[in-house]
Amino acid sequence: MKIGIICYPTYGGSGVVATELGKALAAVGHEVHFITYTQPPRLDFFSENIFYHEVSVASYPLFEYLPYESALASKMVDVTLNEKLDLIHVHYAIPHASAAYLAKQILKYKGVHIPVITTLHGTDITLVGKDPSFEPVVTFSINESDGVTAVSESLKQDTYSEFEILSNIEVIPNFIDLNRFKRQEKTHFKKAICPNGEMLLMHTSNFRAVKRIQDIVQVFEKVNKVIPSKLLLVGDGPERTGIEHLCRELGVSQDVRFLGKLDIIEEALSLADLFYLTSEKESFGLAALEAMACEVPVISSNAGGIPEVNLHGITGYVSEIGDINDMAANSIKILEDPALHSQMKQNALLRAKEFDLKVILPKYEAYYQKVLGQS
Ligand code: GMT
Repeated sequence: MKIGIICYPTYGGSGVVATELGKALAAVGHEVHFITYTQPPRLDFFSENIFYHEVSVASYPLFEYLPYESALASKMVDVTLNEKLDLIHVHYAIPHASAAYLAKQILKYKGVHIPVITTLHGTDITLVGKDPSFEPVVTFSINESDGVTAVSESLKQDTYSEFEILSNIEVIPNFIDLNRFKRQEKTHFKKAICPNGEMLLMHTSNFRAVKRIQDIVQVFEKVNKVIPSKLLLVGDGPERTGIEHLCRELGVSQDVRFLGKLDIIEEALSLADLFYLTSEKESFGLAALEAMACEVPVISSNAGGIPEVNLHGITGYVSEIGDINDMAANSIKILEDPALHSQMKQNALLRAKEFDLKVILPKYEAYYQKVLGQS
């Protein structure tokens, strides 16, 4: 198949899922054309089946806001015609699904039919999408897609309850490349961060308010009083200053380390004893899955699709959003009991294997075939 993939070229979330999916499709022989405004970070190598088309938006003094959606639709038309694409797969509805709808209509006038598949990732539904400034366009473009997938059952249900959706939504969960995300022997690094044998607690994200990293710092303060620990915060974003302030306020700054945006997350995860994902909203929680693949049990909130990934009492523990006392108690329970800790590490890896790229990729291929057959 010749597949066009449209996504945000981000370091995490939907951008990474889309890029890794494209790479995997190319590896099994499909021709994949990425259409984005800049090269996705994980696309920094040569593959004979991968092509990259940059969307550039012409600027003009009249434009207070650059019309990216129009430029993206025009690029989709161009690539579909010249590369003879079989289908377009957009990741994150806003504004990719409506741009794809526009491209599809333009192509129809040129006698070309191109099916469009939209994958919903989370905030395009749960936060941004339902804002009245976007909702009518999101509803319309989902309904007009030839295929719609959601990354978790919870996101599928949220989409049906928040929007008037007439089409079927297929759940195809996110996946993990177990060749990359596996626990590595990094004892010398662990010793550098935890010189006195402290436990290492970890979180990675884009440091947005929705992640509730302040909860993690408060949980850490409680755990650290009972079990000497260090907290590793990987990533960066708008909440960073507030988090640093809270660390100072709670007197834990000397035990909290900010690593910034790190490409080799799997190496940092290999040092961790527990991983935290305390989000207020989270359609899936890819970061938790990455930790689990590196044999790290997860302490999480019960937001959105997280409980579909982190199994309560098996791969870690799930608490109500914001219940820092429960999260701290669960952390201490695991860290104080080496047998439980070891069992949960094994369970985390076993659970991660269910989301192996090798298991999920055929689901996308089968779905592409189904949509092509119907349209
Ligand atoms: O909030 C983020 O972490 C970024 C966001 C995105 O679209 O890039 O992530 C969403 O998509 C990820 C990939 O499908 C999911 O693993 C995240 O759970 C989801 N984030 C939220 O729902 C808040």
